[in-house]
Amino acid sequence: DPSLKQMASRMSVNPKKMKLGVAVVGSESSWRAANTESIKNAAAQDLGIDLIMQNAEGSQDKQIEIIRSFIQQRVDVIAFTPIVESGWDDVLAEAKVAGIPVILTDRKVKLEDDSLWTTFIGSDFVEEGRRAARWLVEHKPVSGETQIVELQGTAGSAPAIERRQGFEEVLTQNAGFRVIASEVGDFTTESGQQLMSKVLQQGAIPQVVFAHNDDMALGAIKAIEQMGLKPGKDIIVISVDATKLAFQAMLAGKLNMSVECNPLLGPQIIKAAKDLATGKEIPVNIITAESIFSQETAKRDVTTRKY
Ligand code: GZL
Repeated sequence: DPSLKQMASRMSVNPKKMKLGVAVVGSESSWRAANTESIKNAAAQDLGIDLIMQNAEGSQDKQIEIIRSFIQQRVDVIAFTPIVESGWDDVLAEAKVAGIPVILTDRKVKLEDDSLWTTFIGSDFVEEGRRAARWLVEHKPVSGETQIVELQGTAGSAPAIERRQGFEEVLTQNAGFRVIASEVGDFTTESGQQLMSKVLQQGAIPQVVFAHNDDMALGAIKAIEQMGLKPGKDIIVISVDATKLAFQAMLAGKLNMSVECNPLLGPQIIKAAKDLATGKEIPVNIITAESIFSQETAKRDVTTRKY
């Protein structure tokens, strides 16, 4: 593969440090902060890595600009979390022409030509959505029809698209569940609170809220309390990420369950980048192991959490 040969020759110029360009998607959630920290820490512990990290702050245009700057700087490997699935064909084709392999971290892309990226390191979001629905089926709060409000993450992002897909797939296999409203948020606490207030003020009191991440769930919890209702009791609240904030909400009885989405991808990203730079073959998909956490186990598990 010519790109590997070009990279190997570049390495001969400066065999010590391997330049890794990381285009961070943004800072919208506590999950994101833990993910960024994990990459920084893993790179700092490896003397062979020269990390160049830039934050796109939620803008796809900015993220494309950052990747173009990495190509101009002739980094050895590019790793990034595509904020949304589409719109990457041109810039990733430029990276391929420059002989720079691309690692997708956390979120996937939809491309005409899948040879434009080398490996994906992250979670199975569809399975995360299925796990949320399976927990709900096992803990059905009412015997009649269970009405659900869904708070979606960033429109067009893989986690939002795939968590919704997995959630609906399991619900359609079980009678007695109906999503009465599915609102598009952006993984922030503010969007969760605004959307939940809007739904409640329209007079629709669901039995369950399914938020695509903990930050939106925490916002929904605030909105539920503002309506004089008890989150976790009057309205079951479930989400994804299982961050420290979610554990605190579960210990307070306001959140019922959170599906883990592991942000600590740093070590796997650094290892994959170094393997790529030395021409080693690496798996196309590196999926992180995850589980779910509920109020019943939150007290026991909170002590072992790292984010
Ligand atoms: C999922 C990640 C999502 C988190 C959100 O892996 O992309 O983005 O679930 C974050 O908290 O904003």
